[in-house]
Amino acid sequence: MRRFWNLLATPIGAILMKCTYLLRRTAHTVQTLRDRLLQTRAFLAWKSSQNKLNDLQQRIVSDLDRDGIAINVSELGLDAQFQELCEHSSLLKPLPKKTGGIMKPFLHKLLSENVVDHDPESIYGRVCLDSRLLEIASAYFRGLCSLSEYNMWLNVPIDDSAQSSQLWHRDPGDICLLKMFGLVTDLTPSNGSFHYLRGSHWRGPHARLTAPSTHDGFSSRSNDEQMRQLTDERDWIHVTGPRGTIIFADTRGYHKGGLVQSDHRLLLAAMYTRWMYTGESMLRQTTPLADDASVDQEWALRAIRRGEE
Ligand SMILES: O=C(O)CCC(=O)C(=O)O
Repeated sequence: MRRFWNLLATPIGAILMKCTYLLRRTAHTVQTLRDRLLQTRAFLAWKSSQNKLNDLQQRIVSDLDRDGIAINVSELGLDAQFQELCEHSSLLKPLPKKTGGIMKPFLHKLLSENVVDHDPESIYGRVCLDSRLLEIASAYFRGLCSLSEYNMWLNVPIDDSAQSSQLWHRDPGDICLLKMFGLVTDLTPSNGSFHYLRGSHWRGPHARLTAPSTHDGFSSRSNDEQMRQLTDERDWIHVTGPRGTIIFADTRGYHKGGLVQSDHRLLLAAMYTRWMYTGESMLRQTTPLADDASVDQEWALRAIRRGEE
């Protein structure tokens, strides 16, 4: 170790340090250029897709642009799909959890505890790839979106205090991420309501706010007390709503939820991302895309894992 420090103090060490610095700068520049290129392609494809948003979709996108969240959106015309979703998902049962890694004992992912095999015929795949939802996500990103993840989430009470995503945090992977939560059970203050700090998304006044936090080995989490030090509680949006409600939230902004005190919470959760999202897709394609898939749908599944990957 001592030899290493001695080497750094020599001219060779100085050159090595300079080279390392230049390499890191170059890698950063290449990454930025790649991101810009990808976003430009997605932007041009979005522009040429000529999808016109209806009034409700426009309202949702402007709520998202302003606050980072759009709630109580149950009029999108997905009622029949939600009815089917409720019927199917009520038959799902919790699967064995994998051991190791970061566990959320309060959350069961009912389609798979890991990667989900995307079935374009299933009600889950059909809802998440519904053009009305893809259009909203793409308009929010100003570029055609990817669908990186979907699953049915069952939240249950546990005999412990708030932990992991039940505490305030920002999701990693890009400067903006759009989650869609489709409520299959009513969402109440006691069965895992969702909380969001208004304006903490990329376009909001609190985009750069970093609250005091504690690292749990996976991510930085803040409790209410820590959040209160830097934010006004009047900006904390507390989301509840009846079954059938769709909530869109940019979860790069501060949020928390899923703390069940009584009963349980069941919802369809999907994550839409920009092309430069750095996280892995949690979906695997096992059957070919339908022949009549739209351009938006093809783009949405661009980053999906193929075959046995
Ligand atoms: O379960 C919730 O309500 C919060 C979810 C969450 O933190 C997340 O999706 O990152």
